[in-house]
Parts: sequence; C-alpha cells; structure tokens
Amino acid sequence: MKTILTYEVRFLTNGNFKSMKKTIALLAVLGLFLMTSLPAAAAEEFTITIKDHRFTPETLEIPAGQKVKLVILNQDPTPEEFESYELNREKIIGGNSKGIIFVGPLKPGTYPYFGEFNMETAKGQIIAK
Ligand SMILES: [Cu+2]
Repeated sequence: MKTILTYEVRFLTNGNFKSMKKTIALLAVLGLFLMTSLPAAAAEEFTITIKDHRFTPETLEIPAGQKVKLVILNQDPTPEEFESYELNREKIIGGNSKGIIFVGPLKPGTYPYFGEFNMETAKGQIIAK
C-alpha cells in the first residue's frame, strides 16, 4: 500500500507517465489479489479432529455446491494422512498440528475418507447436502 501511494504522489507531482503506468499495474495486481483471495476467505469452515487415531465427527455434513474449508486438527503425537479417493484429496498432518484442505463445490452425496496411517480406526465420511 505504501508503494502504491508513493507512485501516486510522484505521478500527481510530476505528471510522469511511467509512474502512472506503474500505479495502474500495481492497482491491477492488488485487484487481482483481492479477487482471488476473497472467495477462499469466504469459504465456510469445518473442523475435523483426530484423537486416538479416530476422526471426530466421523460424519460431517457440509453444504453441497460450494467450496468448503476443512481444518484437520491432529491432537495425536503421531502423524496422520487424511485421504479420500472420492474427494481426490491426500494430505499428511503432522503430530499435534493442523492441516487445511479445501473441498468442493461438491455434488450432493457421501464422500468417505480415512487415515491412511491408522486404517482400522481412522474412518469418516463427509455428506454434502
Ligand atoms: Cu495416501
């Protein structure tokens, strides 16, 4: 922002065409940045917690037809891999840390997922409605 203002002031004082072009370029970049970052910021957020190699909630309902942000909180000291063929997602979440996974927009339906490192216990499903 400071940079843009500097160019703006220079342009106004000198009427320098080069500065004006730089200002326009910077504003375009800023506009693009806002346009691309806003939909992500607006995505509804849901948290899935991993504890004792299980997911909570095991069944998560999310809205169909829109992008959703999943925050995977791993409260186990060991890493887990969130994996889903149906969602086409695979992400390792370190022990005692969190991972972010964006899904959707999804068609209504059931999307199973599992923890690849603890497949007997770590199972869940996402239901898009
Ligand atoms: Cu995997």
